[in-house]
Amino acid sequence: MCSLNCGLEVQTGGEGGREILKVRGDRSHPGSKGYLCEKAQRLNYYQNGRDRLQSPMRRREDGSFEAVSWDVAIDEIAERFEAIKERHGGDKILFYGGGGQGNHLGGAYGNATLSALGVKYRSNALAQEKTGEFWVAGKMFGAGIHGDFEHAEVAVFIGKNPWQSHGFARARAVIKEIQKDPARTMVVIDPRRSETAAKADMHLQLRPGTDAWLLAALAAVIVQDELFDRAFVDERTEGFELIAPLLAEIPVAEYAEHCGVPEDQIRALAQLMAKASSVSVFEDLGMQMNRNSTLCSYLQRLSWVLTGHFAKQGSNNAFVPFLSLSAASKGKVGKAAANQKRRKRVSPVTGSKIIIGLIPCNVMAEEILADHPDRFRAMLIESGNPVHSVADSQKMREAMAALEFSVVIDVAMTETARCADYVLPAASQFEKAECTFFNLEFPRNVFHLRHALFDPLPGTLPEAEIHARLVMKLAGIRDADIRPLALAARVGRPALAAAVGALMAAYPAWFDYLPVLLYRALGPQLPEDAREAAVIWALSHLYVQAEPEAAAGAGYGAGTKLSSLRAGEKLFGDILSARTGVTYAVNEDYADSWSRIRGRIRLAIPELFADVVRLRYEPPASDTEYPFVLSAGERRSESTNTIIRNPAVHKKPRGAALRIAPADAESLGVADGDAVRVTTRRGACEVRVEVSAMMQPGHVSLPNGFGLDYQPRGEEARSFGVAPNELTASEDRDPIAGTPWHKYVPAKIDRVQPAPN
Ligand SMILES: Nc1nc2c(c(=O)[nH]1)N[C@H]1C(S)=C(S)[C@@H](COP(=O)(O)OP(=O)(O)OC[C@H]3O[C@@H](n4cnc5c(=O)[nH]c(N)nc54)[C@H](O)[C@@H]3O)O[C@H]1N2
Ligand SMILES: Nc1nc2c(c(=O)[nH]1)N[C@H]1C(S)=C(S)[C@@H](COP(=O)(O)OP(=O)(O)OC[C@H]3O[C@@H](n4cnc5c(=O)[nH]c(N)nc54)[C@H](O)[C@@H]3O)O[C@H]1N2
Ligand SMILES: [Mo]
Repeated sequence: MCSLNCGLEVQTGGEGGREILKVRGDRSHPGSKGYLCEKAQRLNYYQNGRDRLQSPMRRREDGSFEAVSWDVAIDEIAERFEAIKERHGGDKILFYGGGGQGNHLGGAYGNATLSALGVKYRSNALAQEKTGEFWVAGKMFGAGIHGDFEHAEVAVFIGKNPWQSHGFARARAVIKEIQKDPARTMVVIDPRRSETAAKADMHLQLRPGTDAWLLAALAAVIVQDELFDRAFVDERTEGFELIAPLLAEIPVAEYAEHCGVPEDQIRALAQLMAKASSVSVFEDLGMQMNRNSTLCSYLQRLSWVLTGHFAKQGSNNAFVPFLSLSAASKGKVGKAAANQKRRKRVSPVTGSKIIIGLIPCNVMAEEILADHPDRFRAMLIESGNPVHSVADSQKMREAMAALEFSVVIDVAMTETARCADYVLPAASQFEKAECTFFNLEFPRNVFHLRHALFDPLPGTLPEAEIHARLVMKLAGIRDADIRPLALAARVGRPALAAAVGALMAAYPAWFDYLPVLLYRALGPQLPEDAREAAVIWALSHLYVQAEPEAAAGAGYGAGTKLSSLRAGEKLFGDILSARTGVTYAVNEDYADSWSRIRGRIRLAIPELFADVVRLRYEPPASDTEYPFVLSAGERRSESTNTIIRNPAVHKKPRGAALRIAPADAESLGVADGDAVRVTTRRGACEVRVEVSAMMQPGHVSLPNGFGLDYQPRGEEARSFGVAPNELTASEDRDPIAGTPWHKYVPAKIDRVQPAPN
């Protein structure tokens, strides 16, 4: 349920032996080392949700659903998608999802189906949070960067509340370590006195939505007061002469006024960053789902790059991913590389930037509803719940209704599934092998294959099997065609490698189907609880080829072609047999981070210069008609996006409340537990309030992942709390990356008169 993928030990039993009864941290896990948070203790609510699907469902004319067999569902789905492809082209089929917080393996198989359908456009949740950051990091570094909070002398969290949301290994333990150590400093930039802010040494409690002025002022002080690391800037960066004049002009005192943070505090932070031996920075949703988000991703990087906090212990480093696209772009896997190049750069209707291959979530509905020849006509959605999670749920429902065809692959009848023509029931994350590709550590990095704990719930199938059936059908591949692979796999994996080579030479067009072909051929040879790991075999080989140094450091040395094959085999063998994570990358030195970025760090992003200047002439303004700023989607202890659907997980009714500052509560005349009406330009809802000293006046906050329609088999549907995206608008988005302004929704609040009874 979480991107961290901590190692856990569980006790199973209960009804039919299918329950997760106890959970504890796995001390032998090389990444999480026994760490456990409360989310993990609730796994059983997910595993045994009573709204789990147990049969493929087909929508009838009247909107209700009927159960159909897998054979019927696969045949009809393949036929309907084929028809769309023939009539309009595969590029009119939009794919959304491919993995949530803890399940990315299905996505590796889904790619085969997308190739068979000729799908060109895709989106997923990353395109409503991280794409602006990726775009900036791409320009400045050309690589993914992650902070080393475990060792940082100064840890800075911008719009991030890791006490609740984690985001790096052993978050709460690390926060406590920093808190206890007088030599270390934790800085939080957040309009709210969050759990993390309350533990910080320095809390910059800015006005909501004003990060750009604060971060510009911070970078400006570093330049104006010559706090930057001159040697580092000279030797390791380029473009200083372009940005220095921009930053030199910034009126720091004025910007401090705009963001409501004392100028002294901004200056103190600049001093602290300049003096510290190491600084790590984490920006997250409070900043990324807000005004000027891409610009902020840039400005915050300037402050720590100028002060030299890269490629050192405790600072920001370029991690070694397990799943590497660089192997493809280096031309090692011909066709995939060519596809990469042919990829479109903007979306077909709104012309929005495509970043890391994704169109912004915020334009999906527009791209469907437009009266435009290139509009999307169909959607395939896997492991995502866009009707609930993307801005403007009403419009997303409308868009789904306007599609000629849609299919959802999910474990439950979600808000999105209810809008689809077919729903295919997936086995849960504990009923198949699973993993994540969020491997962000440096200099050591860990990959963890989770083995299945249970057999698939009757009627469900793992994604690997679903995609294998779809691809075989769509591409007309017969069992006989892959018999040579299956036979070779029985002999051994070296024989399989040779057979794959021969098959690819004979049918180059099948390269993109390799994941499902391997699942069919190699899967049956793997342990029963790890069949879905078949594609990891290919990925292990790709990894050791793409990252020979880091792989060798971890004991998977590859100097020659022969030793590379051996190393790939050994890595796969270790991943398969380990019940806990495997360290697949070890760099000797933090300075190795330099070899992962191309040349010097680029300080200048000319595309953003006009925005830097604009800040000066367009100071933050308040909205007189909608005087409150609503942050729609705060992470609280009991929230897990929409992965746990059963409201019983919420022990306290307060969990769903709108947090509001004491002063605002007083002027509205409401007390804890009273109801208010929240109205935005897009929608309205009624919700109870929690009067909270965490909030500053004018700022209110609703939790994420609430307002789900939970319908246990044979019972009435139940809902708890407010679905935040009933209140948000898809046009409210970043002009560069298209990411939403969920944390900055102008709102009105009125007291609801208690109904007389
Ligand atoms: N318990 C739990 N943990 C989770 C999740 C979950 O659902 N539940 N979801 C996971 C996912 S998908 C993600 S992406 C992460 C997100 O993790 P976070 O980004 O840490 O979570 P949020 O609570 O959405 O937002 C963080 C903070 O942004 C602040 N904020 C609001 N407005 C502003 C602003 O204008 N400026 C600044 N600087 N800050 C602002 C909020 O007050 C809040 O404290 O959490 C992950 N972890
Ligand atoms: N207003 C507002 N909206 C937000 C946010 C916010 O802060 N405010 N946060 C956003 C963020 S950061 C994120 S990451 C998104 C998340 O949004 P999404 O990625 O769209 O959805 P999730 O809620 O993570 O749900 C994942 C889906 O996967 C299903 N699922 C679980 N296990 C499996 C499985 O094994 N196989 C399959 N096929 N399906 C499975 C679940 O039932 C669920 O429907 O929400 C975003 N939406
Ligand atoms: Mo997220």
